[in-house]
Amino acid sequence: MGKLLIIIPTYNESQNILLFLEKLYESCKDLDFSVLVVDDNSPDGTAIIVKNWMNDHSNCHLLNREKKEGLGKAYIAGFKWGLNKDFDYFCQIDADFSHDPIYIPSFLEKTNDFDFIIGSRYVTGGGVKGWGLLRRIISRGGSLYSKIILNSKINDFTGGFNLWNRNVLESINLDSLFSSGYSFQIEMKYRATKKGFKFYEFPIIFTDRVKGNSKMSKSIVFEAMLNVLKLRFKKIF
Ligand SMILES: Nc1nc2c(ncn2[C@@H]2O[C@H](COP(=O)(O)OP(=O)(O)OP(=O)(O)O)[C@@H](O)[C@H]2O)c(=O)[nH]1
Ligand SMILES: [Mg+2]
Repeated sequence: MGKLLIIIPTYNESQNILLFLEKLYESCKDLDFSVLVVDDNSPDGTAIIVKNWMNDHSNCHLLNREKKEGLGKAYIAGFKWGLNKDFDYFCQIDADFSHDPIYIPSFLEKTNDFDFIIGSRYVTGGGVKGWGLLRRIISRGGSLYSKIILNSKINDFTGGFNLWNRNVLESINLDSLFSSGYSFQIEMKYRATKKGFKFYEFPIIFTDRVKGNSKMSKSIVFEAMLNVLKLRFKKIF
């Protein structure tokens, strides 16, 4: 098994990050892994908590960004940080306990046969806990909309719990990605399949966040809907 970098984007996650790091480290204790927290200068002091953790955990790193620029930009910075080092696998995961890190070792095993692994709510065995009807419709609808417009086999386009082989990230021109917000997840998956990389959708149970605030908004949903059309009809746009 190669070296794994687990990237956690954070914005105002001071109520979650410490407990989440504890859970993550416990879940991955048998793996050769490092962690990179990409924080957009959270006003609630998330980065201070991470720095404290780093005092006792030399495999944890912090990428401190000046201002909030959206999830996509944070991930691109994190991927580049890891590509400059000798990591073989890159795992994306949220800090708010929606993604259970217990799945990470199983994702990693799948890399023997696949180029990237999608933590998927929308395959048999997967699902969502704690969301109301509207949030379910937005998420399920967003994935279905992307699947149809992009003529793809991917069932969970919008999810943010994924694992990439290094060569996939190397072959996607990260600077050319145009999604700064959540549609970044859709764009990455679409571009990777367009390049011919093989994916596996690993069923996950997603749990709604308990603490802290969601950064989801109407404008993020609209940006995502528009960006799917842009991806599909690139030539016209
Ligand atoms: N660095 C950085 N992290 C972000 C930004 N926006 C969101 N995040 C982090 O990305 C992860 C996902 O964001 P959430 O707010 O949980 O979004 P979500 O999961 O779609 O929404 P909820 O289900 O309502 O929580 C969390 O760890 C956030 O702290 C951003 O602009 N910059
Ligand atoms: Mg969340």
